[in-house]
Amino acid sequence: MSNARLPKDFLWGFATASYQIEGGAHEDGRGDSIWDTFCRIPGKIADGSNGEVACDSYHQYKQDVALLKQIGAKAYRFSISWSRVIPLGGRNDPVNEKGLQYYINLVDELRANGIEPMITLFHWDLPQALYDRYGGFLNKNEYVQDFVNFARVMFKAMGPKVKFWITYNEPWCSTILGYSIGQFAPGHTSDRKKHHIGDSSTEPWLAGHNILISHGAAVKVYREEFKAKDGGVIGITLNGDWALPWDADDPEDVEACQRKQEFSIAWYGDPIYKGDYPTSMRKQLGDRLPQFSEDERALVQGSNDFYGMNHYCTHYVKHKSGPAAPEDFTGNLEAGLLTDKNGTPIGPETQSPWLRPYPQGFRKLIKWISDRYDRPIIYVTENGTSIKGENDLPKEQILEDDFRCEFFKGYVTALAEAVTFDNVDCRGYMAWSLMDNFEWAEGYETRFGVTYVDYVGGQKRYPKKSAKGLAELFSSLCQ
Ligand code: GBH
Repeated sequence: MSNARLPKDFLWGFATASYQIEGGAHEDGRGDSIWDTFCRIPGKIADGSNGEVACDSYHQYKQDVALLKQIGAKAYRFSISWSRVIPLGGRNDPVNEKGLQYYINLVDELRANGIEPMITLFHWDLPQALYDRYGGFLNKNEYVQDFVNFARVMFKAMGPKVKFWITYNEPWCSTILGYSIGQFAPGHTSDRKKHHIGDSSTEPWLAGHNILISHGAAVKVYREEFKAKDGGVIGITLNGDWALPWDADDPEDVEACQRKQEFSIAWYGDPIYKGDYPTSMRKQLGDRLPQFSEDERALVQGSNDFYGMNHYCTHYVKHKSGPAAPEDFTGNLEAGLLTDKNGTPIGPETQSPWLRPYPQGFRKLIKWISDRYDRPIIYVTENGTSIKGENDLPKEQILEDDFRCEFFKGYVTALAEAVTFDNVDCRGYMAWSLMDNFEWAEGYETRFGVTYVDYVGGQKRYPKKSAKGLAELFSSLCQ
């Protein structure tokens, strides 16, 4: 399908997140986030590391922007460390002007270099003080007001300089990984061997509900107070893998695929585009899934100017028989299977146990989203890969990342096919990630960057082959 194309003005670039790259964790008055404290708990991070220094972008942001320019990016998606801007997080707590200034400087530097900033307000690093004060996401009344206040501080500070706003990155991860299986901060789970607090049967659904309402409330503020004068757009970013039946001849596995998408994507997407949770979730979760009051529904429904799509891979799924366990969050199925019934792997191995490249799944999933939500404007806000054993190679070999080049070629081509042949309205693509960085519970051993970061050599940056490859790819497709 060599005649697949992307629009001429297609916005492409790279993405990062605050805690994964900034470092400067105790500088200029920054407060702790739940990730700072989570990293201090022994055993939570694979290599025992944390984001105290990370890529040192708090000091090296000008190098980051120079790098973006050098590799031809049109846009840069980054996130705000809420506790850098408001160290204690709350609506009555002081704003830290120095912390805020860091982001103003970054945006100014980007604009001076002709690179479009795309800001994610929240990429998982909730101020620890809000967790301590009232339990963070679990306290609807307090949390929604505090998130809206933080959002307003940022909208005001950036004004017309920023045209793209994302309220949340992947709320599925904050809620399922943070409140069901406890793999991510704040580590809540019903599994008492893992953590002393949490209820996997109720907390993720409550946290997700409150996140949706706070998203809707922040969007309302943007639309009423800023949009007309600043001219930007705002949306949420949802993660999603494509699903294939473990046994393609088993109708129950085929059905399970749809249910899996509903439990992971439509959980957040349906309330925003359709006004309520999917029927499959209500059916399984009953009253554990909160109800939207009329006011809440009015806030949430229609609250996306665009759909932010993060996508990495495809898995096989297999239905389960019998009633779902109270802690099930998948739709009563085996998710994340890497091989099908015949033992055929979905794709080659990477360094991330969950990630096997399968570019066709990208085209299928973006079409699924586009069809389900009546052709929303979509920006792909993350897509990328790690490479098996990359971290163990000498630098010279790391820089020749052909596997990553192939990954991007396959995925971006699949995207162009979806746009050209499937009537999908996708207007941008941010590769994950601009540079190697703190890969959460995996620490620094897993690299996702198109740029190598020398963690023992002053965090110096060296672009890999894939950094250049993307510019070539987009210049051939965008015409
Ligand atoms: C993104 O999430 C994040 O936004 C980004 O910060 C991160 O660095 C990047 O991915 C690379 O990991 O272990 O089977 O339960 C990607 C979405 C969803 C992928 C959860 C891993 C774990 C599945 N992630 N998934 S499993």
